Amino acid sequence: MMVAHPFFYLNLNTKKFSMFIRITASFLFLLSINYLNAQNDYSNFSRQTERVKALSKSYPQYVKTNSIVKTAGGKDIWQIIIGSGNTSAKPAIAVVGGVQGNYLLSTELAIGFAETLLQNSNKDSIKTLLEKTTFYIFPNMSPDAMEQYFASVKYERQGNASETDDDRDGSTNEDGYEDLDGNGKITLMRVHSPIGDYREHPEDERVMVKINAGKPEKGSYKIYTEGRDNDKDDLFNEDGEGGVWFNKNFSYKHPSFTEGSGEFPVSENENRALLDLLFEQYNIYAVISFGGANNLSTPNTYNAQAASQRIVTSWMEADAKQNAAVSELYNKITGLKDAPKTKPEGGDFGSWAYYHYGRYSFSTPGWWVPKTKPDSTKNEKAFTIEDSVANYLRWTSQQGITASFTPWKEIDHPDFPGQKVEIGGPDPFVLINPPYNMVADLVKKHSGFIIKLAEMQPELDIVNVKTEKVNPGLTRITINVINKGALASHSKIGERNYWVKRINVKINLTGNQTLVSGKKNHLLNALEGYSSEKITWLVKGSGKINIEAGSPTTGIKKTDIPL
Ligand SMILES: [Ca+2]
Ligand SMILES: [Ca+2]
Ligand SMILES: [Ca+2]
Ligand SMILES: [Ca+2]
Repeated sequence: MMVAHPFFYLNLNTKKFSMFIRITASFLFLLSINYLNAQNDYSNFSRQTERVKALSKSYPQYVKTNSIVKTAGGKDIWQIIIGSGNTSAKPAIAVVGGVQGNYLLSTELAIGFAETLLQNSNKDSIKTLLEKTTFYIFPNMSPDAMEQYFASVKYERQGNASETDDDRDGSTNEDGYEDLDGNGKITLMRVHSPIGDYREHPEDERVMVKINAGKPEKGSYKIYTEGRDNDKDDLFNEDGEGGVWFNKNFSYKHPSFTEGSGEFPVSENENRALLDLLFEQYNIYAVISFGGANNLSTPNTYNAQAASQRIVTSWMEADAKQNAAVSELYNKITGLKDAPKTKPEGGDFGSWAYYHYGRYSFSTPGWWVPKTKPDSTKNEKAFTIEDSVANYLRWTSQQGITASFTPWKEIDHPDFPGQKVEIGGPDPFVLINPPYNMVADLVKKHSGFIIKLAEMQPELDIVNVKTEKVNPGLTRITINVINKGALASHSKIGERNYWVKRINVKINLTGNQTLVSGKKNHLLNALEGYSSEKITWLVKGSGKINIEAGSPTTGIKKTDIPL
């Protein structure tokens, strides 16, 4: 039974939450970050490993690190557990990086969060946080793929080292990329052709844009990725190194029979190991993943019809509300604007974490190229066609950053005899990963966000304890179980899930005591932030009784009540 009308809570929650947001505004200044080993580029796998191991060495009182499994490519998947005391008994957040192997920043954000938290662990606020919250951090779920950034030929890769037949033609890895201009990276090829479906961008001729099929537009180029058609099937580079994608191998809307999805859901070592491990951690209430998906800049919305189907495909109403509150916090702390709209693509980790694991699941790329207005002093014109490459070139020019763009240059291409072929285009990685000198600031902002999210953690208390003598030897006991946190005790979708444990309110009787009315165990549904539930028992006997309320995601509270 709720103690007040739901609208009362809605107002209360909103008010309390905006107060919470206001207080957080200047808090980032308090976080110090100290990069002991100054870096000027993203960390490769061996450097990532050093950084992980350094944490358990420097902060043994708070950190445990271990490898949960090895990938097909023989690389360890590291776990960093940060917390104090019995870490499994405290509400927890999981932080996952490398969800997509081409998002280098994602791993920096995850390891960087661990480093920031620990470098600040001498501060009272962080000490208090580490007393009540556990963090499970998995910095890089795609180490096989991410290493392609550091290879002699760079290209954006998501697949691990499992051998796959991406185009299902009976051979594996038969047609990969070729670095035809020898610049160490795979870009694009444009082939001049009167039947081409690409043309030059009207405001920036370096940029190729697809013709609008519905309009009378003339194309002059065919676009391919850089390389040769090794197996002469008229497809270029359709099946190279790079097997199963971590972010396409989960069970929710698994995109079977598409490139990188794997033969069946959770077929890969790293997917299986992470899933098994998370299922065992009943205490995790939120999962933050860094990758392409973004429900932090713009929250998921509630779709009544999709949420009521047997297979739920929309966030539940209460969860969408929490997503909106968390998103407000994210935007306030990071100050990031104009995020590109994204949609999960199926088989992805973030959707699994919500729909199948039943936890709040928040994801962000952590950075994108800022939307850039034309600079009239430089004679720039407003774009008539929105295009990420054109925007990137304009942004770098205005920032005084050297654009990572390979100018178009003609080559002889044996697969196109007699045709003009040029190699060029945006370099791999640069549209989704910031220049490295921006990383420290992004780590600071995202670490600040996760710390503030942890402060929204559900927290139970037992309040308004009342005892009334009904008859000699008969006592009515009334309590309120209150959630003092901003987040609900668990997600609404978690109520349908075996792996999400509900709050149990238990009355422990001893000696001469018997329960006359009321339940020995009360299982509560998701207890919303700042809300409470009233529970009453009628007990016969004397002495003290003990009441215990809690769940893995809220922690446990106990109280003794004299009869
Ligand atoms: Ca093949
Ligand atoms: Ca090249
Ligand atoms: Ca081919
Ligand atoms: Ca090829």
